[in-house]
Amino acid sequence: MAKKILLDKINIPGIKSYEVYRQNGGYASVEKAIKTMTPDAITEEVKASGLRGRGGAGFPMGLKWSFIDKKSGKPRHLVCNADESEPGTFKDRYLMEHIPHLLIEGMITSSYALGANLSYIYIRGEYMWVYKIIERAIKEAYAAGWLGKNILGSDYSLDLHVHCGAGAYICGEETALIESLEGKRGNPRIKPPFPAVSGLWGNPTVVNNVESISNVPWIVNNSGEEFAKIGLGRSTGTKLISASGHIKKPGVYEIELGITVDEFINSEEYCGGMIDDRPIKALIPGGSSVPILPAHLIYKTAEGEDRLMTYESLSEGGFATGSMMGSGGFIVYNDTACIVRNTWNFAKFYAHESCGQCSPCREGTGWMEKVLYRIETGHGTSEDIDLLWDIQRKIEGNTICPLGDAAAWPVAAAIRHFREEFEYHIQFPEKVKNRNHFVDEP
Ligand code: L3W
Ligand code: SF4
Repeated sequence: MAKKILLDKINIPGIKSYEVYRQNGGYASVEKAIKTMTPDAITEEVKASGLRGRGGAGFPMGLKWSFIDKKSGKPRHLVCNADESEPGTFKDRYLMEHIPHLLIEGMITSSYALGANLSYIYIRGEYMWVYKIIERAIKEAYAAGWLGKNILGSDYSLDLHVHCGAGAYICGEETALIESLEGKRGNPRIKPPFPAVSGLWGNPTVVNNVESISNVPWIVNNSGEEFAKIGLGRSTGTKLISASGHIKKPGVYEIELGITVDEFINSEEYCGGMIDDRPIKALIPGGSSVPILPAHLIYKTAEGEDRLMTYESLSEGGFATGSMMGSGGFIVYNDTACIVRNTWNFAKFYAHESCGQCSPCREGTGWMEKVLYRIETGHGTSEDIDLLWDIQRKIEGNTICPLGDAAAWPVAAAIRHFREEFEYHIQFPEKVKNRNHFVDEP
């Protein structure tokens, strides 16, 4: 049985409640941290763990913590990014829904390490029922003395609030999230300055994902060194994968980093293989923003090595023949999937979610959506594929925030690996014209 860090207690009846969580060792990391460790010692453990941010970028968490400006004398904040909105990603919801006190415990231990006395959990608006679960867990933690003034009789105090977003994907981008938390429209800021220097209300702020913060109790209890023994190479620890698509057992799985993609998709322990045993056609391993992989690059890299569930192996070959771990939103497609329709569907999403601040993203995402719709419905022309390629190239790297890249990469990868499908739509329009598209014309 694979090692579990986050989901090891998930099946204990009543683990959602404070009492059961506490009876099963919950909040031990807060006790250990506040009574026996300095804040810097905790940061050192997180650094030693090698834990990389689980929201999508994979940035080393301990390094991010070490950037926080402690000299300015300004208040510091920890903000948890629970605005999980990446299509194909639903693992943070699972954690918060089933074991909410793990996140609260991680928030307290991490806030103590950062010297933050006021911290926030920013949760997406569509997760209203999860918001209520978290709100209740925070109340329970206050009542039990884990939050508030002088925690465990120490001179450390922490207030924690949960804040609900209003349904914009862009608020998952850390600076847009901060703007939104300040009560403004969620427009991303230009970086630098990074939030670690100037974040919430201009104060040093660390923004970390739910899954990242939920790993901290284990690291404090067991040491960074022990954490680093799990996983493979620079991909340490476990990772939650949200698995969906044409697989027999969709769901949220905790894997030890380093298993093969083949094992993840085809073993009984995880996805259980392809529905009806149809052939696999494509895989998006890290949420809708990362490049799609064609069948011959899923189980093996271009070099013929086994493709592994690690940050390194999933991106092996760069964008020419690889993809990214991203948020762990694993979308599997069989041979019945239409890549053009899928690409158009994603393009529609990004065009809708663009905040509109920069013209390459604002204009480019809408333009790509229109061209893709044209091709998908049998009205494409032979120039449209090159036009699409050109538009995505002009977006990538030319925008304030990663949403522009996130819109460009899936289009580029779909053309790179499935060009013949685009050409088919253009050459045989009568075969695609009368399909039911379920949606309005843009
Ligand atoms: C201080 C420096 N801090 C970097 C910090 C920075 C941030 C983190 C990573 O986008 C990606 C995006 C999505 N001093 C620093 C520094 N930092 N240099 O490190 O920064 P960055 O810019 O690499 O990424 P990001 O802006 O956080 C995240 C991709 O993830 N994605 C995920 C989407 C996931 C969801 C979801 O629902 N969970 O939306 C999928 O691929 O496209 O590229 O904290 O401040 N010198
Ligand atoms: Fe807004 Fe798009 Fe520019 Fe990001 S890239 S700031 S979403 S317009």
